[in-house]
Amino acid sequence: MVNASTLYPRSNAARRADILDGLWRFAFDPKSEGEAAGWTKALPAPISMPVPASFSDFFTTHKERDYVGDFWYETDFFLPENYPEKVFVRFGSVTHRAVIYCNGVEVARHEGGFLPILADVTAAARRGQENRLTVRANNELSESTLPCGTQKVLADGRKISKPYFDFYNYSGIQRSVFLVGTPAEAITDYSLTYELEGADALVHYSVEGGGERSIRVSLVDAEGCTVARGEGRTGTLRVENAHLWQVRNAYLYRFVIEAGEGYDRYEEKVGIRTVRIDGHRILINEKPVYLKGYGKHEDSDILGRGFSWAVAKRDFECMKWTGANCFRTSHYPYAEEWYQMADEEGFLIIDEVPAVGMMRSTHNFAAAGTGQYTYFFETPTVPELLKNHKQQVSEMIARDKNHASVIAWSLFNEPETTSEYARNYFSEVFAHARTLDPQNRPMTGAFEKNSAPDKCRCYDLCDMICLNRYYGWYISGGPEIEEAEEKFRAEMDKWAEKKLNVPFVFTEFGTDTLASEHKLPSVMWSQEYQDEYLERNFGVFDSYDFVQGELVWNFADFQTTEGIMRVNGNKKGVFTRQRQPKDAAFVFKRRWESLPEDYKGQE
Ligand code: BDP
Repeated sequence: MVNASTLYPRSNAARRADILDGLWRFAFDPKSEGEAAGWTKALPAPISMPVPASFSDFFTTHKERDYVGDFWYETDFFLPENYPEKVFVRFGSVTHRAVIYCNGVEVARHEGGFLPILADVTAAARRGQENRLTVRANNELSESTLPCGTQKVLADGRKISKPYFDFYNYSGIQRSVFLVGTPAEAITDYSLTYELEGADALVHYSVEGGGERSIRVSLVDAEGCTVARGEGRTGTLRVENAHLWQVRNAYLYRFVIEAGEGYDRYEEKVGIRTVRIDGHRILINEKPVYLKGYGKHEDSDILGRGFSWAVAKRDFECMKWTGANCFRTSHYPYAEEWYQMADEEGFLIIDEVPAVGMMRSTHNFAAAGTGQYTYFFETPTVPELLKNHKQQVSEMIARDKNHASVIAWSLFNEPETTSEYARNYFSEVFAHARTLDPQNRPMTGAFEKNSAPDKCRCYDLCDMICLNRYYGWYISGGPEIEEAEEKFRAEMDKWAEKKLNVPFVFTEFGTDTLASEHKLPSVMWSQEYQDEYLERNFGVFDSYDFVQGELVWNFADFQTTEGIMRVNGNKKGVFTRQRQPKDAAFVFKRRWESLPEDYKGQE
């Protein structure tokens, strides 16, 4: 059973969550022969491999670092006799797809590398004994799965990946793995929606699971006082003088669910807040907010895309230091721990599904803005792609719907959007997504330059229009920067003429900048150029009231596929990959600390 419950694993009197992270065993399987050779029972000659982490950057040879194909992980776990009735193994993610075996028996398979896998091992695992857990993973890219890309086979038979996107194809078990024990008829899900009534808040809840047992819920404030109680699987709690979760000023309650008399229990920290779009404005708790922040990646030295609390902590400290209040999980849903931290820090998240590379080009950044038609949605793989896209939207919203930090869903990054095929495709994706979120948060997607006001056929599907624009970098860079600004303004004037009554947010703008380079007068790649480019962009943003946010590309330098446009990765970071500031970090700090939270929000 896959994704029977999306709840994050937690231990209490009724359930267990034991972390299985550590040093696992690992083997490459370039000919995909492991299954037939009995690797599901024992890996022959495995090497050791840390979990969670991407496997790539531990290695010292190309063959291993850039490996594409099947690869296996294995570990053993002891299942205590007295563990709860149902037993699962839960992976935060396995990139990009996996088959899970327990004691040689297949217990789950999952497509998609950025969302959880829940494998029911109740029947396959033996109590009071060691059990073997095996994962057959695969990191190949295709045009029918997300993200999109392809492979090339080299003369020696080795495959290398050719992503249609601009980040390294890091793979492996990149997030934590838990052994989970629950009662047989466990609480499997809950949803909350909020309404403000004067100083009070109404918290509408619904709970799934627990069999026929009675359900009781309560809200406990930060001091440990129970402020509201309810009975039944749906209902409304009234919180008097509610302490709202505010932007960069979070307040969290504990939402506690009990099934039967101590039969099952689940609790999570939640923030009471509303999200709504009103004309050009984004309202949190009915107050306008201007989004200031970053497009990010899960990316760091050695770990690759592996989750680390330490890296996440540093990232939040750096973001807060610059006065940011928001980030986009470009270009895939991040590890759940990022959202937990954002809930605590009062950060806003635009949560993105891994729909990136939907433009047939080995580098979307190179195709973007050329004006060339980059066909994509008229190919035979589209029905399969659409199925996977919808599935991942469902899984993302199911996983993240209760986070106060999540304020919008991004359903794509820079696809082809100018054809009727694209229109049909995205109409289906949006229609599907709109059935899923109990809080009805805004739906959006990030548009590249070819998705121009007179050509894009998809922008009206969005509640908020997100633009990725590089005027002064990919378009009219260096000595032509003056012209870049004119072109930028000309495009914005066209959007303005449309009188669309929605907010616009820049989800990307930026320049590659080497932390080592300084030059007066500025040249492209120098820190001075990055600053100059930013100041010009700010001038444009400030000229249009409907621009309600700016998320610079990127928070930090990050690893990409090799190429002549990339210097050991993408260098558009405001911080280096080691999370030290470039000059631009001070530029943002000055600007964002001086912009009021409700900038351009007055009616
Ligand atoms: C955009 C992409 C992003 C790239 C960025 C860039 O959305 O993934 O990294 O441009 O070129 O095309 O830096």
